[in-house]
Parts: sequence; C-alpha cells; structure tokens
Amino acid sequence: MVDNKFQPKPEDKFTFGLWTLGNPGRDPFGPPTRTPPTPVEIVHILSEIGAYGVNLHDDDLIPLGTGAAERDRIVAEFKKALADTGLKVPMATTNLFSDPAFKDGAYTANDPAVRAYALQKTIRSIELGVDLGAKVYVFWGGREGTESDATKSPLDALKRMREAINFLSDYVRDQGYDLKFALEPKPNEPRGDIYFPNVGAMLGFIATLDHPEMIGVNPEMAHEHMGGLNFLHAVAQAWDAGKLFHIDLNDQNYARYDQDYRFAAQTLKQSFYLVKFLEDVGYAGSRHFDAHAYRTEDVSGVKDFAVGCMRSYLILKEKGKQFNADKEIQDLLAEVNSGADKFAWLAGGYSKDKVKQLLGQEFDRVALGARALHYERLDQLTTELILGVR
Ligand code: GLT
Ligand code: MN
Ligand code: MN
Repeated sequence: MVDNKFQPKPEDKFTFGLWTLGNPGRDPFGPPTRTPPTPVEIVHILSEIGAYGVNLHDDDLIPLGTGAAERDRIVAEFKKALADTGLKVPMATTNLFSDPAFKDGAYTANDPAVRAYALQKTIRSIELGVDLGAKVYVFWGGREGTESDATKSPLDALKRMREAINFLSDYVRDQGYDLKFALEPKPNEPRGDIYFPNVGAMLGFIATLDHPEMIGVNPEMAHEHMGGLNFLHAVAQAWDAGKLFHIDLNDQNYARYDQDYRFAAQTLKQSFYLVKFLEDVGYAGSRHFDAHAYRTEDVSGVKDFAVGCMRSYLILKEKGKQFNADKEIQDLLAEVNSGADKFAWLAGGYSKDKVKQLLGQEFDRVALGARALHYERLDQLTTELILGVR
C-alpha cells in the first residue's frame, strides 16, 4: 500500500469493535489461531491506522466475573489510551449471547430470572457506555430466537422484547442520558431462527414501542445478505424513516453462514452502491466495520484487514463521485428520467379532480412498452467505472 490518497482519517468516521480486531480466529470447527491484541493495544492500532473510534460490548473490556477494583483499573487504563490517542467510543452494546445463561435468549428467554439478569446486565453496560462517551447503544439479539417453535410462542417473545426495550428506554430517559438505541437484525445464527430477521421487520417493531423517537436500526450488510436481501434497499428504507442511527459494514456471500468478511471483499458492486448512497444522502454517523480477519492471519494480518476495510470504503467513495460526474452515465440517467414534469399535476396528493383528469387520460400503452431504457449500457458503464477502466 504505497499511495496516501486513500489514507483514512478520523474525520472519515471509521470505527471498529473491540471484538473485531480482538477476534482470535476461532470458528465452530477449530480453536483460536492467533493471540489477539488487548483492548488498549487495539486503541493504539486503530489510532495509528487513522480510525475515528472504537466500540465495545461490556465483556470485551471487562471480562465477566471481574471484581470492582480490577474493573476500575481496567476502565482507567482504557480511558488513558483513549485520551492518549484521541480515539472516541461512539457506540456501546451488551453481550447477551456468549454466556450459557443466555442459551434460550436474553430479553425473550422463557425463564424470568434470565430476563431480569439480562436487564440488569444491560443497565450496567449502558452505564459503562455513557461513562466512555457513547451516544448510540446497539441491541443485537443474537440469542433472541428458537431452534424449535414448540418451545416459545412468538407472540410472547415479541411482548417480552417490547417490554425490555420500553423499560430500558425509560431508564435512559429517567437518567437524562443523551443516548439513542439502534436495534440490529439478523435472520439466524447463533439461533436457528432469530426474531426480527431483517431491517424491515425491525422498523415495524420500532413503531410499536413507547419511545420510537429514540430508537432506530443498526443494519448489517452481511446479515441482510445472509437473508438473500438487497442491503442498499434496506438501508434506504431505514434512512427514509429517519432510523439509520448506526451501520455495520462488512461483506459476505449471499445465503451462507455468518462470514463477517472485510468490507467490500465479496460483493463489490453492492458495496459501491451502498457507499455512494451513504455519501450522497450525507449520512453523518459512524462507518462501523463489524468484521474480522480471516483465520489465517496473525496480528499484522489483522491490521491489513482493518486498513483494507477503510481503504475500500474511501476508494468506493471516490468512485461514487466519479459516477456522479461521469457525463455519459449522467446523460443516460437524464434520458431515463426525461419528461419528469409530464404528469406533474398528479403529484402532491389526492383530489377528486385529479381522479377525473386521470380517468379521462389516453395512454399509448404500446409506445410505453416499446421505449428502450439502455440499462445494459448504464450498468456496464458502472461496472467499468468500478473496475477502474473509465
Ligand atoms: C457480534 C455480531 C454482530 C453484532 C455485535 C454487537 S456482536 O459480533 O455478529 O453482528 O453487531 O453485539
Ligand atoms: Mn453487527
Ligand atoms: Mn455479522
């Protein structure tokens, strides 16, 4: 990597989770393959490579079972690393999926004691996040699901989830914290099926909550791809609803297990459209990479992975600008959208007069169907632009 043109800078708002650079290369079929850097080391690596911030689960920083004095020492040491580097903690979250206590879910578990413990753990973790300066709090309900629907009514699960999020949003309001929630969907893994499997389902759920204004989504590219869905469309819908509070960027092949690849490692074109969208609409939040290095890597490979995520984003951002400035592409788009004012009288809502005018209108259906749109050319030009030959 010799050029500086795509050197990440803090103003690019790139963030990583402690759990991403801290991934030890474990998978369901084999043990760890590397000793990951410590949280303090991760902060220094991220600052060195130009990231803006670091995000964390409670347990990423403070292992379960840590005593109070040790906890304070860990937090002080972490805060010192943040102060030394200027790195921020824009987002925090709770680990409600690793411990066996959560094997049947956290907020949706059948055991009320597990549900109560999950609430307590979240409140403590919110306190930690707020103390570190987080403004967004993510909820990823990895265990909120089932293998067998004999075990739980989905209506009970929905009700329990709603009660938990309402309780916690009231807690945050009561404390007067400047903190928003971002709910992250995933269709499956680690549960056989997870409730609220995609962005649309989560948006529907948010509308049923007591304080929907403080609750948005944290869409993850790989999660929508696991469900075979178009991530750009999901993100656009979240944006349109004013609910894009955070985003998890990574990559993966469609309809596979949870791969969490380096951003843009697999689906280059989708990655391009996504970056272009975020930049065109002026998304101002973190560009968080929720991915990890291949199992083949050592710590230097972990750095290659992190730098790669950010460089690919910046390269695709440049390509987006090029797309917007490309005369041939823009001419094709203008042609497709020509005559946009033809039915301007139909816009702006319903009226009886409009219906009358509409029903009296003659359409040349055959001519409408005969019009060539040149999408093949447009798409090929886009492909060539991404491939760097334009
Ligand atoms: C875990 C999961 C991610 C979530 C993280 C936040 S944890 O790595 O795979 O998608 O965003 O809880
Ligand atoms: Mn994620
Ligand atoms: Mn994932």
